[in-house]
Amino acid sequence: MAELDLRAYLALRLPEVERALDAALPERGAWPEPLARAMRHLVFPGGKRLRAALALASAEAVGAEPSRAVPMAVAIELVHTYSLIHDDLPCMDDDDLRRGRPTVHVAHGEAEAVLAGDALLALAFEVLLGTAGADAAAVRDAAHDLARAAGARGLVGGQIDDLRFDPAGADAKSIESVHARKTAALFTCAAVGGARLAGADAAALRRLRDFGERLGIAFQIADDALDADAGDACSYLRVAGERGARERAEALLEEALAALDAFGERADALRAIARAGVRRSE
Ligand code: GRG
Repeated sequence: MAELDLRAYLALRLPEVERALDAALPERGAWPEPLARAMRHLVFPGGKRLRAALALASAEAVGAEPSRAVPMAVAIELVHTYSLIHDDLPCMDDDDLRRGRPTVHVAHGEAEAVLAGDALLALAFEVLLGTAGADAAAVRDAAHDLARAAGARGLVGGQIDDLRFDPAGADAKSIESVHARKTAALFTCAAVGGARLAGADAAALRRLRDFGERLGIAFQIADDALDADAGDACSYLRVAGERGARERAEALLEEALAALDAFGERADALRAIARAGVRRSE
């Protein structure tokens, strides 16, 4: 069977997310100008929008219009962007460049970057909780999932364990535990949340959770392999080398894809996104 043309799929689906992101963000003059500019800096142009695409494709996998997942797609990109802004700060990774452009604190100042991140995180929940036309319990559950994924049990907890990671005690399990929280929690939230807004049943949500958890870890291990020279303490390369990391990422990708079997062809976009995310070359 021919594989879905991912480039065409994203070109068709993502413009709706870009428009919704633009509408959610402050216009010139509407909010304090320095904050509005700092908030927009990293959202436009964005990155691969992988998490947004997962949310839309999950709605499709459960037989719904991808548009129903747009609030989830927007919310997840806003949380992802906040995390990148804060990760780049001098007190964390201290990076000057992100996506080939000056980071937010370099372009707009450190206080503005902290506050822009805070405001993007809050805006994510404003957008998600404002979802129109979806079941109220589904919206609440999606917001609850996002809060957990973004907080101490997810992104923030994974980030501090990464920052304080002791390479002397590193093994595959401890590294995957950090990856599961720092990276896979948001992937899972995107996949499950998109389907929640689309009215998916419990069995479908379970399959998407399995898919997201494995895909997110595979994505981060593939990222470790791409960043082979970085020498990060919490990199899978420390315990398995580059080849071992690529093999582990492939094995997890296969497990993620197996979790989609019951969806049949409707999950082809999810499959294509997963393969492209794990097998990317940059
Ligand atoms: C500061 C709360 C807080 C969290 C930081 C996101 C993060 C945690 C750190 C960024 C550095 C990093 C290696 C994160 C792991 C997740 C990851 C690979 C992010 C980059 O995701 P892509 O490739 O980025 O999807 P684009 O630019 O395409 O959006």
